[in-house]
Amino acid sequence: VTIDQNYDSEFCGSIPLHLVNLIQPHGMLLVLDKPELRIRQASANVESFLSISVDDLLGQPLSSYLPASQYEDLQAKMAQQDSPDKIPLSLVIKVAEKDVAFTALLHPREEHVLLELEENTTPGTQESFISLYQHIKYITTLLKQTANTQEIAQLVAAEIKKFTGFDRVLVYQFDPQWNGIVIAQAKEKDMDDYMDLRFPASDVPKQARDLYFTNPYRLIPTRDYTPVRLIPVVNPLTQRFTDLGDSNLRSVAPVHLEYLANMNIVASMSLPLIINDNLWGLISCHHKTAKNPSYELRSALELLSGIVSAQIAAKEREQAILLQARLRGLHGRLLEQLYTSPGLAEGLLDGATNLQELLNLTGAAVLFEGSSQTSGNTPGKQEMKELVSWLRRNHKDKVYVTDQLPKHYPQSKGYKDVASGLIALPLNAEQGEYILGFRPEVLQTVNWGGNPNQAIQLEPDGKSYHPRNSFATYQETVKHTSLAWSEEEVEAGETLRNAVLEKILKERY
Ligand code: BLA
Repeated sequence: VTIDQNYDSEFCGSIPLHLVNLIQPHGMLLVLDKPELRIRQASANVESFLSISVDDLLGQPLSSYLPASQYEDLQAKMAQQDSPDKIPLSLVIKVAEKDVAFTALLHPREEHVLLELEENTTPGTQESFISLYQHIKYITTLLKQTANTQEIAQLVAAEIKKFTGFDRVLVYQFDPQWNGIVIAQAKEKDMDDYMDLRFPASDVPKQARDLYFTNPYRLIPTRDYTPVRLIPVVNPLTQRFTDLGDSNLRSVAPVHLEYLANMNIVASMSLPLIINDNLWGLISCHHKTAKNPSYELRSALELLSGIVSAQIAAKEREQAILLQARLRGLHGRLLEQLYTSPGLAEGLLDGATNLQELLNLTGAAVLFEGSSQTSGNTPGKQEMKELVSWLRRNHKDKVYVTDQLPKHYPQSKGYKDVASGLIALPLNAEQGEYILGFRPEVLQTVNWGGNPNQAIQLEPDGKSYHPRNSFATYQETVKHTSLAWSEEEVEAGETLRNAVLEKILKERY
């Protein structure tokens, strides 16, 4: 059974990730009450780390297991904190004459405190601060020499692979529909090639994307694990399941574990690229075998993902400014021409500078004061009349742009290669006065990582489901679509419309 793309992104988007009540076994989790910090809920695997049963631990104050200096430090850090940020700590837990060193993450919350603990099996030998600092500094220096987003992405994939040892590192960019494209890749030879492939939105559904705003990364050291329960099941301080939304140890949604298996990888770590408060993309790291990078290494990657986000933001802003400057120049010349021409249509369509150049069109039409003048490839007179009457009913007050006119106005399918893209600037919609710009159909081949229409496989019971099991390239030809309109082009269209309206007003009154 297969279902369509849209439904499945909603379907996957409704899995409640934060209330799984299970963790991955590479660490343990304690829930403490406030302000005494007594242990009130614990993951069932504490015994494997501390050789003490959950029953013996529950109800005990955390202070009885920590050196006094560490406990004081922990309390001081919590007291300093007025935002609900997570606090990293190095803790040595003392039970039955045994010292166990942990990297801890403390989450102070309204009703309780969450303490995540990962054993630090090799204290002192983990990546030193100096070595990590030098790596990050080196990559930052290289980043400064890149010319565009593509170069940034490729550099980052290659460098992260080198310094972490992951078998494959990808940079993944979301499109406006939340599908994503692999824009850079560094990999071991025997890993599948995902470069340039597109993946459907449901692969990283909405609630999973949202978690990147509260978590700096998602780490799955191995997909081959037995999830660990919290004891007791219901948090006695809240009478609810403990919210594990921003816990590193949170157990992984089964559908995603299957997904990793289908990709033939065992470990995965992903980091967000956030630009202007939007999830722009991900850095996705894969490994063929289990891999658990140290807390220090993960923190270095966290820092790097922030630096990369800022670099991409800066480059994209630079490009936008360049395009804006070019369009402003064209606009200025076009305006001059408009004021020195006998009529509106001549001024816009005929001169050395023209509307077609400003908005990168293959055809344009000016419908004004009862006449219609065209330039380049446009639909026929009757067709434009019908188009304008549709625009008048649906888009009369504002600039309207689409790169898929046939999807919204099926009659335009007959226009052939004249108009898949339309920009319509209403002058006086009631009178059918519009400036129209056309772009032709550009057939696009999209290479998907597996058939997106089979992204989710429902079992005959209609409830159980699986991710697709093949990521082999699936080609789709996208029809009835033109080159996309950039924000800057739409803005230039709006500015031009205002200038033309101003000129008309001046002449009439
Ligand atoms: C999570 N899916 C994820 C994550 C990534 C992807 C990066 C975050 C966890 C991680 O880092 O492993 C997807 N990874 C990709 C993609 C590439 C990549 C596209 O490297 C490209 C190369 N997934 C499905 C279906 C569903 C689904 C059908 O295929 C839902 C029915 C859900 N994906 C899903 C869920 C999570 C997820 C629920 C969150 C897992 C978790 O955090 O517990």
